Amino acid sequence: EHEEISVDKSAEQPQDDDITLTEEEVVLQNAIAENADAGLVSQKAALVLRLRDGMTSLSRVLKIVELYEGSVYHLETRPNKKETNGLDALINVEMSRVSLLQLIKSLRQSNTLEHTTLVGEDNISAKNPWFPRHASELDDCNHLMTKYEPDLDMNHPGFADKEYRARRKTIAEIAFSYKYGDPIPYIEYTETENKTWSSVFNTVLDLMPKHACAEYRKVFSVLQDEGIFVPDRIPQLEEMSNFMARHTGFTLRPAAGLLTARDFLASLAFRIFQSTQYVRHINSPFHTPEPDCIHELLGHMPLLADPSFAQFSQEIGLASLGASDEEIEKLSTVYWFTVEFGLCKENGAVKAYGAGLLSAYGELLHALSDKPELRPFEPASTAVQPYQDQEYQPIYYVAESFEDMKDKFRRWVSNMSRPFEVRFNPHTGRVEVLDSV
Ligand code: HBI
Ligand code: NLE
Ligand code: FE
Repeated sequence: EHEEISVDKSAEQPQDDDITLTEEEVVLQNAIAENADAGLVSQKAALVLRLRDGMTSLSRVLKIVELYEGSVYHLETRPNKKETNGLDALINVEMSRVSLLQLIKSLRQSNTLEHTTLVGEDNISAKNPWFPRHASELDDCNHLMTKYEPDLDMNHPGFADKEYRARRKTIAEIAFSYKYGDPIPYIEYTETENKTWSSVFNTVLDLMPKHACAEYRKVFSVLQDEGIFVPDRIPQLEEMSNFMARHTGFTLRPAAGLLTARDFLASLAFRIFQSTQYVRHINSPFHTPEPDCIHELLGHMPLLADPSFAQFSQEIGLASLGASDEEIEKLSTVYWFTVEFGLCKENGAVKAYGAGLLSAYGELLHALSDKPELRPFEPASTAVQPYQDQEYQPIYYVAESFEDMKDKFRRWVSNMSRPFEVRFNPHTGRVEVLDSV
């Protein structure tokens, strides 16, 4: 006695009925209304369904997607605790916009579906995407990219080193269980780990006077004066976080590894830097493709303690909130060629300000040799330059000055389109959303 889900394929135009559309569906409907051709455009969408009678409904839903000539490219289900046979499903489909709207309406009319929600993807401009509004919500922004990990990648210098792999697991667990407001756990670094730090620290100390930009050098010496940057001991994230809090209000929270660009950038909006706490393998002090705490501490922290750079970093973070996947990709590409691997001119000489260079002396020397190609930094073109993150970079972008890089990046960021504006309220620590249309 299952109710059939009706399919009215003859209806070309969406019919008006009593169904209340979500904001995203209204956007979709308007797009079709404005331009009939737009309705034929193939559209990716995520449907979130609550199915009353489990797999039976699910197979019927899939049948309907097929009838509308849509294809399913991703499907997830999980039991719904409230109902005995209940099932929650996430279905990613690709189909024409007109069909998609019809599909949603058909699904809504069904008795066996308790909820049907369309979650915008692609160009269903999601007007209300989820993003963290307060630093405490960063507890949900710690999704890892899984690549180049000692457990998974045979080329990782820690792959064959059991002890190293166990150590990495322990430190990752600490980051996973971290919650907003907790003190950053203290890590008792081993002799080997401190030795790895010494080797990187001492070499950077040697190269820095000639090769690092002035802003970096300035904070570096303050960190030395305060006894935080010393050759024989890895600084604790907690003491570094306190140091930065005093200078720019930036703080740290532990991260288990390389995070997705979206999660990583979102934290910057709150002046929070998600920092790894493990140490690279002793066999590759000069360069590792993944971030480790030597990269974060030696590469990123000095500039994040510079007020103007901190402000600029927060603006990048704010621009990323609720941005489309394409925009996130561009933002992180510019971030890559500036914050991570940027070069700038200083009194006619080329200096490094990128964190990935200042924490990897192998690449620092490569970047300033005559091997790589150097191009002038221009955000619009830099944003679409493909890159890899395993080897030394073949291309670097050189800014006229550090200030010039910040100005250009900032101007470019502020032109990114988003149907709303955000601003950070320092009194409440919350991001406020202002509608701009
Ligand atoms: N994750 N933990 C961590 N540390 C980083 O420095 C980092 C990251 N994810 C992405 C990222 N950096 C950037 O290179 C951009 O993709 C934003
Ligand atoms: N290659 C850098 C280093 O070895 O310190 C890390 C880069 C992280 C993006
Ligand atoms: Fe980095």
